[in-house]
Amino acid sequence: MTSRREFLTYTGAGALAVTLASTAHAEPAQSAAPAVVSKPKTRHSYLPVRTLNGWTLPYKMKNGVKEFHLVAEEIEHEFAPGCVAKCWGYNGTTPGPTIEAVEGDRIRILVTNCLKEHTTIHWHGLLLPSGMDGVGGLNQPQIKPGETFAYEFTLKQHGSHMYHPHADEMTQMAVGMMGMFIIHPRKREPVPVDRDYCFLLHNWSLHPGTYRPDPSILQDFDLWTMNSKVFPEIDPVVARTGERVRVRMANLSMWNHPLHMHGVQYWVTGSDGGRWPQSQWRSETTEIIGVGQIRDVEFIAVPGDWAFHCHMAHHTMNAMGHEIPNTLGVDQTGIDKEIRKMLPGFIAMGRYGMAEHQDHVAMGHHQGPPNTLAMMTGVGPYGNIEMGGMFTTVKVRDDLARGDYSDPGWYDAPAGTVASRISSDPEFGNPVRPSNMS
Ligand SMILES: [Cu+2]
Repeated sequence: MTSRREFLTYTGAGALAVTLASTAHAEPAQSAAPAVVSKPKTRHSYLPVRTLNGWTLPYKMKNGVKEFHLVAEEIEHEFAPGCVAKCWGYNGTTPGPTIEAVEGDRIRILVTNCLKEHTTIHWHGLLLPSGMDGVGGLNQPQIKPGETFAYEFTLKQHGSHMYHPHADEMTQMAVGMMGMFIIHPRKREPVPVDRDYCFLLHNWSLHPGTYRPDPSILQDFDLWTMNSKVFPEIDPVVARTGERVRVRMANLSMWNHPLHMHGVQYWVTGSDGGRWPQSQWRSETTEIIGVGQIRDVEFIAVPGDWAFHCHMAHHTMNAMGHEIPNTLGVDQTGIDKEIRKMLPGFIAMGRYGMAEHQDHVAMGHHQGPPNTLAMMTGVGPYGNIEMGGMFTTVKVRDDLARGDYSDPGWYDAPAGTVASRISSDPEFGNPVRPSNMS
């Protein structure tokens, strides 16, 4: 595989290749993405989980059974303004709504198939009768287009879980069919949390200039998402100073993701196996969420704006061209003139690094193919953040009201606590190098 760092969509050859490749596949967006649905206002015996950029599915009580209704269907999904795709999801969104229930509950989930091919749902990590496990052909007949199936079982565990199709699985997951299934413990947790977040990690092959995710790509993905959004559209994790915060991180992508949180050491406290005994909690700042895995982490909120992201550096970027020559250190004088004959407005970039890309995009250069996000984006209080993909922030404030999840804006750092310039002279000081050590 060619390293994504070795090609540059925004360098001459990259932009040209991407533009040419895009013309064959381009398909225009037809309408806006589905509206964000707000969380239902219901009183619970548990602290409801907060699905970043998402929502929780309401249920109806029917003779002591909690009944949920999922609809598998094609949807328009916006990854961020400027990039809409024809995806498949549940009840109008990808990921589908989070299902929340309590250990011991009897639940029924109706699944209506509004796709043009059959589907099923597998309840990933749940302990249930074999016939409810959702593997089409193995545990049940496929749910044909137009049909509704009922799954019914009793929840025998607690923890962070997922749901996804187990029919034409590669395709259906690649285009967005997934959701989270949170089971709260029946008894109050001995160490309660004040805020409880969840998200699903995913990858997409939405090739530049195209409109439908490509299910057949194995490694070179274009978009890396938390709950099907890319930075800066991913909601921040918001907390009040001193609160105990849990984040449940699930992975239905085709890569492993080391999720790194700045500013704290978190404890890894749980998984599909429920909240682990305290003796098993580990202190970390980066935890790998393997494909098909879930990890819960908990931390005590520290004031500030803290980056929270996958540590695979190309997973915090948006679409890039592939197999482009490395232009680092290359004097491209004259090249841009030649390429401009074929691609008007082209500007050679990448000789001294790639950061200039975001400035060029902001100035209106190199807009790229239609329906394609810039590789790096986001502007903070001190300038360009130069990120995309699986990147968000943890925003902690002293004066945030309990239960307030709104974005508090940028952190107002106390005087004297921000790194600052003390010289503009490259010869400044007397730094030690192996060559001048005595
Ligand atoms: Cu990653």
